[in-house]
Amino acid sequence: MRINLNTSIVFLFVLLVVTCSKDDDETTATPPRDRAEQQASDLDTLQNYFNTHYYNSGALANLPTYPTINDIEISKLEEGQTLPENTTLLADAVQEKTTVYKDVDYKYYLLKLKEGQGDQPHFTDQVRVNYEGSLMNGNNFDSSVNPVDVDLVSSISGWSRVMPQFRTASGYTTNNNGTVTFENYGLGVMFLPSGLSYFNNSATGIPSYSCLVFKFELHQYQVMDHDNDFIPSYMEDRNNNMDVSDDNTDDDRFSNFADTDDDGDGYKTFREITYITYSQPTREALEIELQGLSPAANQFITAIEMEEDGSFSAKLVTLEDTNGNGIPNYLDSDDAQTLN
Ligand SMILES: [Ca+2]
Ligand SMILES: [Ca+2]
Ligand SMILES: [Ca+2]
Ligand SMILES: [Ca+2]
Repeated sequence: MRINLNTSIVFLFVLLVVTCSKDDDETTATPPRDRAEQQASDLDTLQNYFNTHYYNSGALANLPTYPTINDIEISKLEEGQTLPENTTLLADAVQEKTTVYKDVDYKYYLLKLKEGQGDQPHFTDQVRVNYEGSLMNGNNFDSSVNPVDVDLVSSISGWSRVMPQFRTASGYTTNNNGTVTFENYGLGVMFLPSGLSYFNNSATGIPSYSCLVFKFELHQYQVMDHDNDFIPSYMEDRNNNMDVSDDNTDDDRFSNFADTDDDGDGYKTFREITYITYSQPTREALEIELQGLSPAANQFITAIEMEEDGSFSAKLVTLEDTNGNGIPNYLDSDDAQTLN
């Protein structure tokens, strides 16, 4: 894995998230409900939640420091209670978003408190976040004590849709005690129907068919290339449906994002492209050098990586199309091989 980030504390969340794709463990198998019907029911649940819950908008806007997930307070409006001062009903604050997942039209909702001032991750990247997850009844089922790294490909589908709509921190400072303070990060709350969460699966503290609420801070991200073939995973979603599991050019057992020979012609993908490696002693120097490049339509620059000697490198990749049929060699099992 081409990760420069500290991955030591990622496992709690990934374990939790990966559980959703399995039908074993302590999960009792029941036939899944119809996704469209469940979504209609979840929308009622979410709308009712937005009409009966408010958040501390005034306090958040007037904090002396940059807000964190711990500053976000969502409270229930009791029957007959008037909305407290300096708060906003969620129904008046959340943004409605639409997406298609497993051929079903979904709606989900965002409370975008801070967009962030860094970069936007791709839906297949790894993000470093602080988060807190809870059920509609307010029960917390999980939270990060320290920022954790989450691979959006292994995460619930709601996360892979929400994170690219926020930006990472613009930078960070290292404090005297060694901790790091991120600046101008994305901060928000996502409200997910069960179909973009665990659906019929259950996990610790999460019953089947639960709508979920996640408060989160988006600190950093890393472009992922899961199969290390120099084609970043977001580019392996050939049909552009935000799902890399259904793209399989050679119809073998491995989707393109996890396939080192995407067209199955016996030539590894990294041998069917060409690339120039750029290297500099510092990230800043490399960024300046890369900014001077102007990639052609069939070229792209890979993510910057730190090498073992502490230097930084990135590649300018060219997707060669030797026979000129519009299909790059690495996806074209009929191309005339010019490699040794
Ligand atoms: Ca796809
Ligand atoms: Ca394949
Ligand atoms: Ca691949
Ligand atoms: Ca190949």
